[in-house]
Amino acid sequence: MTDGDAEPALHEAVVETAENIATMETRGAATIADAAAAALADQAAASDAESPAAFRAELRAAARELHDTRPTAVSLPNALRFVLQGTEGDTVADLRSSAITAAESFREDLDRAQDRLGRVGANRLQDGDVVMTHCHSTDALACIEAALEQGKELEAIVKETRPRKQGHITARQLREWEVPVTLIVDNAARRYLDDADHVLVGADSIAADGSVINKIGTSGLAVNARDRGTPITVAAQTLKLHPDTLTGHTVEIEDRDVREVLSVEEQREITGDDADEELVVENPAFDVTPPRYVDAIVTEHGQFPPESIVTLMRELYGAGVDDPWDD
Ligand code: RUB
Repeated sequence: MTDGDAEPALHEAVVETAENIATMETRGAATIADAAAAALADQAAASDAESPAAFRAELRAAARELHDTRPTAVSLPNALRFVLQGTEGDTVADLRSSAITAAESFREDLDRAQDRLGRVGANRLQDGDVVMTHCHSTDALACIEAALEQGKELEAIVKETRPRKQGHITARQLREWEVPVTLIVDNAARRYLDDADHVLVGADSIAADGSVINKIGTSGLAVNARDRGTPITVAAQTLKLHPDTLTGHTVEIEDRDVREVLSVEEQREITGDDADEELVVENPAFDVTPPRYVDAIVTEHGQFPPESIVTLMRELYGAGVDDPWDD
């Protein structure tokens, strides 16, 4: 790591964490944020920068590497911003210790927020409720865990969640908690909504107008739930609020590798070739649920109707934010 013009060297923890996020080894908005903050702390701890400017450049480069992995979950830039803004001091030693402290306090806040949010979300669930889930969300599961701790008995209908089948992770967790689980394919959701008392999902980002950006399929589920009269709750700590949407920006939806949808072998079965450009396969990872289909957004600060989330967003982020990892 040098003070010169060369791009600062990245700690292996940063490179590995970025790779894990990009390949979804590490996934889910809160988990991604936690891993990114930990990687920045590793970078800070291992830095041998010889000047404060070199140290800051190094941390910014690490943040850029982590930032450029997945575009939709705002928890990632929010985590990076928190650590970079908490990195203060006039010496390398001060910068290093403040960066590590900021990362640690970010990670502790994240755990605390999830616990608090879980207790709020649990209050929306009644003893004997059947809860339908989509994808795998640690914020949503925190609500179920807290309800179980309150002594409520719950059952779950778990949507498989194509193409990556994160529903299996949810099912595994729920079975560990001894919650009876019915696993269904995504296409069966509308039919099984008749048996559900609640739909409970997480969020990757929440826009200023209360729109919820979450795993592809959430919006269709929400529309169907509204049609069936099943309440839909979004569990999302405030880390999921997308400050850029305060100033009119939209949330980028990640397009992932189409091979997650159709393998080369499967494609050959359709086209006899693995390079037929006239067969278009698309794989958007997230979608946008308009606020009118959501009953409540549950955060560590309490529950909000989606349309009023902008007030909380302004309180927490002011008029907007900048990106401190940019040079
Ligand atoms: C995960 C997903 C989750 C949110 C919230 O998508 O959409 O619902 O990230 O998760 P992917 P959490 O699997 O593509 O990362 O509540 O754990 O932050």
